[in-house]
Amino acid sequence: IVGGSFTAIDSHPWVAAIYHKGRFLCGGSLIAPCWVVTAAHCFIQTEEIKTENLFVYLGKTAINETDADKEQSFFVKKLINHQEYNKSNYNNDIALLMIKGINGGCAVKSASARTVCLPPSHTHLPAGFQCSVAGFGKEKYGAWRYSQFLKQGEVKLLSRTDCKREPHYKELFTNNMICAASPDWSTDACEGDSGGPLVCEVSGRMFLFGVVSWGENCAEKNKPGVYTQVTNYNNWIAEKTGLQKYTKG
Ligand code: 4AZ
Repeated sequence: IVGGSFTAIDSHPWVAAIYHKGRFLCGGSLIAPCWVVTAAHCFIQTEEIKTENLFVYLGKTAINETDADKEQSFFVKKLINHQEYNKSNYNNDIALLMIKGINGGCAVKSASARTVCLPPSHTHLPAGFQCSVAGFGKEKYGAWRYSQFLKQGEVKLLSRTDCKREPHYKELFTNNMICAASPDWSTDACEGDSGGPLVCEVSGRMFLFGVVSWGENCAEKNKPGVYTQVTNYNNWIAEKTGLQKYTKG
């Protein structure tokens, strides 16, 4: 995260940290005790990513430290990349990880680990709505390292027409994306935040509206952060996980 502020995992307890061969790879969000939502582009790289080399942590505040009291660690039992993920334009940049605890079982609810709600599929938030993005990604575009500690930043949603038009992303912006930025362009997701949550508070509850996906540079004027629009994938998530879809009440 560029700009924003350091934060405790207890304030973003759905944040998952995904590691590949012992190196931090991407963020994610816990949506059910056994399921993490993340970005497909994290797993579709030059090097083939095998599920046996992936580990997921909940309750983590620092990337290179272990807080055994707070942390829960998991294997990845199943990696499901969206079948229509398009690596040339990042369309359908969403993936699911089925996690399994080192001692069996899934995530156990605590002050530092809990699920985030999925918004109902029809939900539409107005332009200017303030949301929060969190992650361990770089604090500056081009930095050598990721952030050692979890950060969060406040960003506002742009309208779809704004995301699509000059000086923004034009045809690069698809109907499966949302874009958000801070009004002064000081706060944004950056490399390493990918897969992590964009959450928005509606009626006193936090909902996962976006998955960090891409953007031109970080915190650059007229270049908002682009997120996978989670509300387009309720059916896909329900189908792949077998979880009950959101129902009113
Ligand atoms: C990345 O490389 C990345 N400013 C993620 C988000 C943004 C830029 C780059 C958005 O993973």
